[in-house]
Amino acid sequence: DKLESSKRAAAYRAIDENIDFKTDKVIGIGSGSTVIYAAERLGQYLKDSEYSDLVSEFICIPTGFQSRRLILDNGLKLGSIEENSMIDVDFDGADEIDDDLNLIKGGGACLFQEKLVSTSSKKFIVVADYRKKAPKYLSTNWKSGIPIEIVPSAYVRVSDDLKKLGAKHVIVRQGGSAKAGPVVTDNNNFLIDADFGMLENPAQLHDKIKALVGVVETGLFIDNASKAYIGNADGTVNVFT
Ligand code: DER
Repeated sequence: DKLESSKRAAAYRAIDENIDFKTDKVIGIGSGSTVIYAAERLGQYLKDSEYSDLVSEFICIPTGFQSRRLILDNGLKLGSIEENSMIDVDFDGADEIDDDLNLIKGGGACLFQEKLVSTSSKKFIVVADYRKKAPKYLSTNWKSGIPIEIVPSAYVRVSDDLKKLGAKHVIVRQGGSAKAGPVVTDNNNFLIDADFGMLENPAQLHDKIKALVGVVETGLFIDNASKAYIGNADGTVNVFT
């Protein structure tokens, strides 16, 4: 369908255009439904006799459980950020992207590892479908609020502080129907989704939220992405830098 083909087109082109197969060795692999195609494309290079020797030496750094599966399922070598603190290029999705390449991320509950990897990378390439590009400000299309990872015991304190900062709606993200209670991240933390409406100054808001006692990290990725590949419904791809 058009949505999946737009994701695939964006991810394939991002991989084709942003890996120097001779010099790049450590590749970040993000989380979500679009980065699936980036890992798939790398897997195709692994099977291509012209590239397989180089790609079989790549070390891929995951950002969570699904990301580890993507690396393993595509036959790629799984590494750890402890052993590979410098990453050559990172590929990840986003929930929304503005004109300055600032992002809202965290819809998939992996924002901490994603930001640890994306900010440890020389190049951070975003891959997304046409729904993700904000016409101007963040939180135009993405209405689920800014994902924020917090220390569990601080959820009341942080919720109150976020409301004082101007959040209209604050919620601790709940697990699936089977699991009564909050989502617990890979880092044993909770997530709060905070709706601040249209974000005209996401950098300033990130700094204010990050300074709150109990906040581990925010889903606002400011001055981090190098490029964004946005797939269109007709299969074409727009590249933003
Ligand atoms: O949580 C995230 O930031 C993920 O990258 C994810 O939200 C990306 O969205 P996608 O599934 O549309 O690629």
